[in-house]
Amino acid sequence: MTRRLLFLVVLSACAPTGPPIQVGDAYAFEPVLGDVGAVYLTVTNSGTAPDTIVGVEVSGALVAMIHEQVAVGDRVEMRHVGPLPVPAGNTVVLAPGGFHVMIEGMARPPVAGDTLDLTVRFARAGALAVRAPVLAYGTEP
Ligand SMILES: [Cu+2]
Repeated sequence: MTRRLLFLVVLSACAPTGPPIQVGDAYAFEPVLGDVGAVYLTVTNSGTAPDTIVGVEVSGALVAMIHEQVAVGDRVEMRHVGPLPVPAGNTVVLAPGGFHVMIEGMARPPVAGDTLDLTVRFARAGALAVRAPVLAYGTEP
């Protein structure tokens, strides 16, 4: 009896814990200006190896790229970010005021209630799909 219990404990300790890279909490705002919009998401690396976001695709958008919003003096600028590192054991949050996925050239600008399909490409984890509900601008997800 004791032996079987011990075996079960060891088994559960070795149980797979799911993929090391997870993309979640994705959402987008309805574009305020034409067909330019922003998508936000959270990437968690629970593994022991660092990974890197090497690209993002958004269905229906010609261009999707990671931008960073930075304060330059009293102005706010957006800068294109190349590969975005996701260190082992870390969470990288793309949120208003910081990193975001900028999307341009949408055939039809999304409206609140729509859903965008994203593919986030990682150097190690490969392509991960996530869906982003479209919210009215400024709405809390
Ligand atoms: Cu931007």
